[in-house]
Amino acid sequence: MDLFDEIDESQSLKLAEGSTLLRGFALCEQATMLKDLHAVVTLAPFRHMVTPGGFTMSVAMTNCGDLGWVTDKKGYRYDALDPLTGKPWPAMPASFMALARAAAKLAGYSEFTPDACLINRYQVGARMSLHQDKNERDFNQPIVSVSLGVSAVFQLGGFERADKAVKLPLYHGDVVVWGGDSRLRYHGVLPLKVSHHPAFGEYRINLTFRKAG
Ligand code: MD3
Ligand code: FE
Repeated sequence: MDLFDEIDESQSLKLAEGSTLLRGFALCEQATMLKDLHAVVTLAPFRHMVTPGGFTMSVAMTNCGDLGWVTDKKGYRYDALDPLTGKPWPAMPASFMALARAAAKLAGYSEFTPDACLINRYQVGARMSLHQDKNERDFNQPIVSVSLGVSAVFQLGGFERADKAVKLPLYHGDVVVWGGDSRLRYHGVLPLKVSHHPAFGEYRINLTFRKAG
């Protein structure tokens, strides 16, 4: 029954125990973030990674920060080097770090210092099936997610894959802080619908900030 309970402001919503939705929190920094995103993807281009089961992901990904999330036939893991270039991932832009820390602080995590930012790019039809994020070392650390561009329907499930999932639309500029008891919930994104955003075109970009190492 706590879904959509108000915390303090109309823009800050408690989604579940430990999780806070900050509607539009990234809007004021969007121009800087778009510029910084361009610089990151110039050094580390988006690519479609392959799961350990041999499936190519519909979401294109890249990373910035000290560590990057990668998958290939050998498994899921964090790595300091981009397998495409053999070089370290691009540094996390100051604008990204500042936004992630400010959002985490508002949600009650005053010490959050992410070392990884996974950048997901969805085009029409791209989806992410229900999964848990379990490759990070410390599940007491939250994950901060930032949605930009075309909106999507996010699914928040329970602690077992078969648990019923709640649908939640995420719009350009929305930030969600996932921590506490919610950190190991199953979650996913429904296939992206055809749409257009003035700054991001046909794409949805999602940044997830993690303390991975
Ligand atoms: C809920 N990305 O990259 S971010 C992922 O929109 C991922 O691209 C989705 O799931 C996306 O792993 C969702 C929101 C998110 C991230 C981590 C969570 C929701 C979460 C961890 C626990 C519960
Ligand atoms: Fe996830």
